[in-house]
Amino acid sequence: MSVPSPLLKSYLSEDALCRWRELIEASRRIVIFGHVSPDGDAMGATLAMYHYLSRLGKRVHVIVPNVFPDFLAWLPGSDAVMVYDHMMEASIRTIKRSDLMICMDFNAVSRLERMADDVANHRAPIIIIDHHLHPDARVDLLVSDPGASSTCEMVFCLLYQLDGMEAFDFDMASCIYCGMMTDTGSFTYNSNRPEVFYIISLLLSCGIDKDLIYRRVYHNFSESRLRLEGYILYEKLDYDALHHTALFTLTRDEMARFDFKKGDTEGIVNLPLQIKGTRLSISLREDPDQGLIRVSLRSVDDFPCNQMAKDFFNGGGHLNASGGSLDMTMDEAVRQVRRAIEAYSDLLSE
Ligand SMILES: [Mn+2]
Repeated sequence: MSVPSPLLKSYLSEDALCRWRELIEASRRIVIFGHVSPDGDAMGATLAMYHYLSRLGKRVHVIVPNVFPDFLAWLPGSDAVMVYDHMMEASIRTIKRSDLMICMDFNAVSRLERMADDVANHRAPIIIIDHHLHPDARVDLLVSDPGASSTCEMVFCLLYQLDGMEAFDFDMASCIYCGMMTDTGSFTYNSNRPEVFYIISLLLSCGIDKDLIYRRVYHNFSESRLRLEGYILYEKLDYDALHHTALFTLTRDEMARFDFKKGDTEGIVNLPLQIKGTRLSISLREDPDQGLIRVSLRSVDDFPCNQMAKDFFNGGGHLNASGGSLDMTMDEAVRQVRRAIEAYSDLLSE
């Protein structure tokens, strides 16, 4: 074990550290799971752990429920990631053969949706490593820190506790930086703790190129994606100045007009927060596959998106970034948003 750093958390108590070592040593085939619609943090965390455990000589697989966005395909190891929806039989076989399962960046096995039963029915130990609120503690080892910027930050601290800087190589450092960057909007929210930047400095010492990582993730638009953004901002944005709230909707037809690819709306909901004084931004998007309306919420300061998502949109998430879904028409969904804004009027209009 390395010398503990005063700036980095030691997530594992002495008991938990023993448990971790037991679980890892006893296992040969390890499966790591990321959440539905894997984001930069889910992919970065699972792949960093994949590289770490592979180097220990384990047979490691990363499985995610559905496809990950194209702008994460550069992540080292992403070509080995199994997408359950695309390779169900092989995924189920891999799960059944595993003797340890690690869930990362989500707080309960049930969150794996279609995959959840395959995981729950397999009798191998489960570890959860996550920064979301209210994790399911009924697992063999829970590593939880809702105060962390990202699961990737937690992975860094965890592996540092285990092996110090020896744990990290260039590929792992790139994966971890990607998750910390994407979960904090490039360090513009949820990233005021000094340890976030201390970790970045240690990752830079592994030789990562943070500017290149930024460009790979954020400068990866098609022309039609950028024009879709322009269209939304110019034609679709509805700004409620009284409540400092922005809303836009996007229909299936509009998405088709701009040659929509999965992930194309990613991040657009953040843009209205650039209007001075904006507290809350909401987007409503028709899901092309499931006939639902997808709701995204972003806020600033202490406005609780997650509470609003829970109360009105069958969802939840983080304080400043949440989501949900509505099984209704777009017109009805817009009315539901108005009701939500009205209910939170005091917090929004002050
Ligand atoms: Mn995350």
